[in-house]
Amino acid sequence: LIEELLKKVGMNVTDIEEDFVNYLYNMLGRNLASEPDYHYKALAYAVRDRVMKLWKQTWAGYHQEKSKKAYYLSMEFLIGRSLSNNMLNLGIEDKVDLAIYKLGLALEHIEDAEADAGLGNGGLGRLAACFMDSCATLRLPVMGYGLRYEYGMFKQLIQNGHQIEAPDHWLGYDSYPWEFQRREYTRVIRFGGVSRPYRDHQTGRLTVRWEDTEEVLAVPYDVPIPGYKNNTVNTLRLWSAQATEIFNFSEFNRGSYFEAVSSKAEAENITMVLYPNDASENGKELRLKQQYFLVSASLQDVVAQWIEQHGHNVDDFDTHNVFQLNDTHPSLAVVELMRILIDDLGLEWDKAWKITSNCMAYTNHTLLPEALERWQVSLFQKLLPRLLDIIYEINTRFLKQVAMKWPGDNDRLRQMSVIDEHQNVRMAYLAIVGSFSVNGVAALHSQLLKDGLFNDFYQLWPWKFNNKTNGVTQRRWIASSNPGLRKLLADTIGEGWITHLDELTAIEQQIDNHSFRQAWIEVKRNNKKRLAQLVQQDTGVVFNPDSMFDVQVKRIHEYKRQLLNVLHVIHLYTRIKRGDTANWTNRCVLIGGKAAPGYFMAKTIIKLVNNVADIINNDPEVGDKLKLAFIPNYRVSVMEIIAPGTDLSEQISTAGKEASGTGNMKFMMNGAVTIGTLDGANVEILEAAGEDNFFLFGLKTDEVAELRHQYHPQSYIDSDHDLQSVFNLLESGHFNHFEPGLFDDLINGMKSPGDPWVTLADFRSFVDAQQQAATAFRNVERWTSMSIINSARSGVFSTDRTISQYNEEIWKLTPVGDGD
Ligand code: DL6
Repeated sequence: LIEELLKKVGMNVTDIEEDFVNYLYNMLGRNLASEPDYHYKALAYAVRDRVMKLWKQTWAGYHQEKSKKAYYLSMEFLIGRSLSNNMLNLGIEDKVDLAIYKLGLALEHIEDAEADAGLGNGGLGRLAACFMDSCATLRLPVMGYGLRYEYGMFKQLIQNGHQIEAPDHWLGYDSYPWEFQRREYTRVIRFGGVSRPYRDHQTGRLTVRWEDTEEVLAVPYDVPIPGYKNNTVNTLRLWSAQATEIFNFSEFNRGSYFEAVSSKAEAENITMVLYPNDASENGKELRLKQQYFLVSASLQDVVAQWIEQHGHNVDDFDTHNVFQLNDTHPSLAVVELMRILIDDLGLEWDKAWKITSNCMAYTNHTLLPEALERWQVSLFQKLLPRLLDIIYEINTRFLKQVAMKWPGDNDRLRQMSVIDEHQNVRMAYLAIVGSFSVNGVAALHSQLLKDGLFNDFYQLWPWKFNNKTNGVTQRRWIASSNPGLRKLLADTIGEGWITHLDELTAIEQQIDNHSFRQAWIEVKRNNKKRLAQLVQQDTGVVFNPDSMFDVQVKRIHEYKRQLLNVLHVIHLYTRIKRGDTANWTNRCVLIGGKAAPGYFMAKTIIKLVNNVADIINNDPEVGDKLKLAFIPNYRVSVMEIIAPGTDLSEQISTAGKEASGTGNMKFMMNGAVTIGTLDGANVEILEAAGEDNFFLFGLKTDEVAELRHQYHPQSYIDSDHDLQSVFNLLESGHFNHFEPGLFDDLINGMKSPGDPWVTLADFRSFVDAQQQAATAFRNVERWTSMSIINSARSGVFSTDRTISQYNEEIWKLTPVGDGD
């Protein structure tokens, strides 16, 4: 019967059409004339049905084979929309399109009704989502574990040029159609209480009990992750916090109804909201609770699955399981696995440590000291006393090793201790000590980790350190978001690149083919029109598709130097105003990104962009020569329109500060040319594209470090007329006539010898590189070649390559199934 039922979920147009109508009418109680939101839900359910059989088969296959599995532990999965991606990977887009068309509806409008699942801040979370796609496509038994935040990344509104944050209730009022609650796998998570030593009378063994704790339930919601046309569907398991009934009941019995209800709310608060990456949020109790909640629920889940399959013998646990820690956020996994093995399964320390440190692998995503997590010992004492015991023990044993390696070197002991002088737990050190692999996310970044931040650890354990340059999935970032390019590629070289992005190199052979070049230009132009429409709709600014589209979209941060971009825009404006416009290239500059709510400087940068835009866009003398717009609420679905429509990709961080970047790769794949510093993965983009197809500028990492000792920003202003004009205008209040002093902090920051981002030092070479880009753009033939070459050589930036390397060098999993 079950087989029969599953067979009925047919893949042809009529089956899909019938199911869609059935969901719309019978389940949602709506009709064809209803809001697109209902059409979206009905279609999502119809598509989801087509995942179920494969999902169950994949799950069963993984268990049958008792194969080694990897778990990607991440506080963030920036999924974005799922409908079009799932249709693409299932290979049913055309059929769905036709089914919907037959009903008189447009698939595009339906797709647009889906809210982004914004369960991440930026690059780190989006990387996790791209990884999930590649793991499924490579048929690797990898499960994602994350949190099901009720409120994702905040919505950014722009009012009078300022960023205003609004809550993002992405789940809507009913359910998220892609998830399944799996209440049967609920886990109990403990907080607070005390850890008490205790002697087992029978065995005489001294153990510790973690007692008098408060308990919270972790309820899993599973999201299917289909691989590309390979009958594989992996799982992303997101945990949601719920109060235990016992917890409420005991309060209730004590006659405190109000306390019972409010403690329920407090428990459920744990997964209420995603923390926006914000230095001012560091050290927040709720954040530590979130981290432990994720880690404990996920590890309990994996251990329970192990016991179900293998019984209580965990001797081979580490040869069958590997956990990839997405930054330090889940690094408590090291401690929690020790706790489970020792307290729950009765292992001795040495055996537990061997298992734990053989199955943890840590990825670092930042070099910025302020982003390195530290948690106060006192907070651990209060929330996770048993884990603190274990951290102390890990540290004591680790420091003994350090002392053996460097006898008498007390500075080393202090420098390397997992607990610092101010009684903070250094989470990155904990992660390194407890892992067999430590990787950075681009070649330069991984080198800088070894040379700088983690040098002591590198000296101790050089074999742990490796590099895994990031990537992005071409399924979402070309095939789904750039249908024009997909078609052109399919017509020219077939569709092999959808799973083997290297095959894009074949288009370079078409570089002299006139009709291919014309088609390439046509695709870009259509994408620019689509982007211009979005910009006009969201900002009111009109972009002319004949102009160069110059784009910088990413989180707003001083190190990413949106300010340098604005200085250049102001410079172009001063040129127009003084009539210096011979051989001019018209340019539309687009900037977008969210500032952390407590990050004053970043928010002021947004205001500056908007004020400058206001002046420029309303000056008739400027006209089409220059436009500037700030796109509000930048997110995954917006990037899907931006990347295909971009000519020039701005990757202009201070060298040595951007770990990798992944937006840079999305742009490159879609035929944009990069203007960038030698930072993060830009280094590898330059290497792949070749220096003739990249606009390189700025100081290198070591030059920045050198300059910081004797940095005199004023000297750059004094010796550069253009920079002087820009500062004269800024300081005259030209962009803040009725808001005096508004930009003083930004101006003073750039003029301060302590400016860590050395913005003014790179101004001249940035302006020169921009001039080269402008000249190149006016030469359509040259630009078209550059654009084709960038896309053709972007193969290495697929997450399929990244994940293959994780697998070959760290996880060592065997693909499951044959894909048929
Ligand atoms: O690795 C993904 C992404 C990199 O591409 C960016 O360069 C980097 O800034 C980002 N890192 C973070 C750090 N957050 N923490 N911790 O988001 O990771």
